[in-house]
Parts: sequence; structure tokens; C-alpha cells
Amino acid sequence: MVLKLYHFPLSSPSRAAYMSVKAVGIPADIIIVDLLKKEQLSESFVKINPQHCIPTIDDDGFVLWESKAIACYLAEKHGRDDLYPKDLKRRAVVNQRLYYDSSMLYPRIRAINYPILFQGVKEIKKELADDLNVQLGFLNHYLGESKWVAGDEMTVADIAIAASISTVMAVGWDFSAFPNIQKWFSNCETIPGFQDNMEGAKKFGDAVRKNLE
Ligand SMILES: N[C@@H](CCC(=O)N[C@@H](CS)C(=O)NCC(=O)O)C(=O)O
Repeated sequence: MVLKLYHFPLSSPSRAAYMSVKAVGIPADIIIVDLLKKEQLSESFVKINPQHCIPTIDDDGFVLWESKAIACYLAEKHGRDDLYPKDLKRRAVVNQRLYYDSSMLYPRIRAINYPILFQGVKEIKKELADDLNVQLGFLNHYLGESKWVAGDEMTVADIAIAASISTVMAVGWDFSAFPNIQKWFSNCETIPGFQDNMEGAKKFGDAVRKNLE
């Protein structure tokens, strides 16, 4: 049975899972769950994923959510050691970058955008902007040491972080202090599915900027 990906293109983690599917190169049935219409709370979706979050995959009855877990599972299942290296230390660095995105970078992006999109907040608070810029500084530093975020090859860590950074770019963030991120991001255009990712990010960025007017 073909893989099912429950997806919403405005969501950065979901775009990361989408690009992972494309990068691994497997066919998939993309099922849109529109979060703006609260479709994730439908009885049928909650039955599939009681945590009702996207991205979620159904791989012939095996259901999994969390974008990074999905990316690693698919790369491992399809023998894509380039995307998720088998070598212990290389994999450890990929994992470190994935956890950095999960626990440091993406939460700062969400902390800025979620209140603007859903809670009527009309400004980006300086403390939140500073917090995000600190994390962007770390990413800029990693990218001064290697072409890709976890070494000289593109991995699932690049896919995850590219999805996050696409969102930040789309809201119109100032990246002038982060030249290594800018250079890396232009290389990310080679990630399969990257243009679709940018379209979703643009819709998200437009919605945020509209609410800031
Ligand atoms: N850590 C999760 C984050 C997933 C997540 O927060 N998904 C949000 C959209 S960005 C969602 O589905 N929200 C709807 C809900 O939780 O009801 C991942 O990387 O997949």
C-alpha cells in the first residue's frame, strides 16, 4: 500500500516531512488536513493520531507522527544512508542538529508566529526576536564549519531546518547578520520538494504579515 502523508503545507514540520518523502523518493498519497478549518480534530483523524498533529504518516498500517521521527524512519527504511548516516558519530551530529531544531530553533519561531496568527497579537516582541536571533547565530556558526548543517552531505537535518528557516524567511526576517545561513539556504533549493515547501511557507508568511498590518 502506498504511504499516506497527512499534511498541511503552511506547517513547517509538515513541510519537513513532505520534503523527506520527496528526498527519499517514494510515492505517497498526500492527504491535506486543513488546520485552519480544524480538520485535525475530526473523529476520523483523531482515530489515526490521538495527538491530532500533522505531519503523520500511515505506512501500510504503521502510523507515526513527529516530523523528525518520520524523516529518520523513511530514510532508514529505504536505505538512504546519505540522508541519515549509519556511521555512529555522523549520525550523532545529525541527531544533535535535529534536536536543536526541535527544542531550540522551531519553538522560538512558533513563539513569535503563533500569537500573531491565532491570538490577535500585533507585534513581534523584542525579547522574542532576540531569542530567535540567538538561535540563528548558532546555526550560522554551524554553517561556517561545513557546507550542510551536519557535515559535507545534505541530510535529514538540512531538510528539517530548511523547513523552519523557510518560515522565518517568509515572514520577512532580517538575515543580514547571518551570511552562512543565506548561502546554505540557496543550496537548499536542491532539496526535492523545496519549491512546494516555499509555496506553503509563503502562504504562512503572508498570513502573519497581514495580521501585523
Ligand atoms: N514536534 C512536532 C510538531 C507538530 C506540530 O506542532 N504540528 C502542528 C502544526 S505546526 C499541529 O498539527 N497542530 C494541530 C494540533 O496539534 O491540533 C513535529 O515536528 O512534527
